[in-house]
Amino acid sequence: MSLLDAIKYSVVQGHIDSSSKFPKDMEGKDGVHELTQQAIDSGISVEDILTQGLIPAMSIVGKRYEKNEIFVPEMLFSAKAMKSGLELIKPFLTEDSDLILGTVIIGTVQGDLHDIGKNLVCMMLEGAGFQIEDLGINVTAQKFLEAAKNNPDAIIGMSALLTVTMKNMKGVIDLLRANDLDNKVFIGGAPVTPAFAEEIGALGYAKNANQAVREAKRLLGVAA
Ligand code: B1M
Repeated sequence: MSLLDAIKYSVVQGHIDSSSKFPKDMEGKDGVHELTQQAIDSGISVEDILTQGLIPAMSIVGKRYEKNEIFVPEMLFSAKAMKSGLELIKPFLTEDSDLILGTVIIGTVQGDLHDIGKNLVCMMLEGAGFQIEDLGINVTAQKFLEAAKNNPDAIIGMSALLTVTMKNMKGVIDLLRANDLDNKVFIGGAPVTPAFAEEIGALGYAKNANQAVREAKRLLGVAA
C-alpha cells in the first residue's frame, strides 16, 4: 500500500497514532500522525497528502456512516486522526507573510460542531496572508455581530456541514444588516451551494479551501 493510501486507510479506521488503542487490530502500528510525517519526510507534497490522503478519507467515513457501517464514536476517531495529520501539515500552509491582505472573521454556525473543513480554510487563508479571527464552532449570530462591530472592515466567513444548520447563516447576515454593518460575507461547507449563497445575501461562496482564498481576495479587491 502506498503511503497516501495508508494515510487514507488510517483516517478511515480512526487510527490516530501508534500509541492509540483504537482500532484494536491496529494497536501499536503507525497511525495518521506517523504516516503523515513519513509522507512529508519523503517529499510528498502537502497538497497530495491532503487531496489524495486525508480529504478523500473523510468522504469514505461519511459514506460508511450513511450506510450505518459506523456510528458517531467511530466518526469522531476518524476526525481526531484527520486532525493529527492536519497539525503536521499546517506549518507548510501557513508560512510567515509580511503582507496582511485583510482580516477574515470565521466560524462554524450555531448548532454545528464540524470544524475540520473550517480549520483547513483558516490555514489556507492564513498562508495566503490573511489575518484570521477564528470564532470556533457553534457560533451564534450575536457572536458574529460582536466580532464584526469590533472590525467593520473584516470580511466574514461562515461554515456549515449540516443541512439544518446552514439555515443559520441567513440569521447572521440579517443581524449584521439590521445593525447597519456591511461586512462582506462568504460561505462554504458540504451542503452549501452558490444558489443558497445568493438566496441569503452572501456575496461569496467557496467549494473548498483553495476557492475560499480566491473568494476572500475577490471580496477584498485583492489581485488573485
Ligand atoms: Co458529522 N455529519 N455529524 N460529524 N460528519 C456529516 C456532515 C454528514 C454528511 C455525514 C453523513 O451522513 N454522510 C451528516 C450531515 C447530513 C446533513 O445534514 N446533510 C453528519 C451528521 C448527520 C452528524 C451528526 C448529526 C451525527 C449524530 O450525532 N447523529 C452530528 C452533528 C453534530 C453537530 O454538528 N451538531 C455529527 C457529528 C460529527 C463528529 C463530531 C463525529 C465529526 C466532526 C468532528 C469535527 O469536525 N471536529 C463528524 C464528521 C467527521 C463528519 C464527516 C464524516 C466528515 C466531515 C469532514 O470533516 N470532512 C461528514 C461526512 C462528509 O463530509 N462526507 C459528516 C472533511 C473536510 C475537509 O471537508 O468539512 O466539507 P468539509 O470542508 C471542505 C468544504 O466543505 C469547504 O472547504 C473544506 C476543505 O476543502 N468548506 C468551506 C468548509 N467550510 C467552508 C467555509 C468557507 C469555504 C469553504 O468559507 C467560509
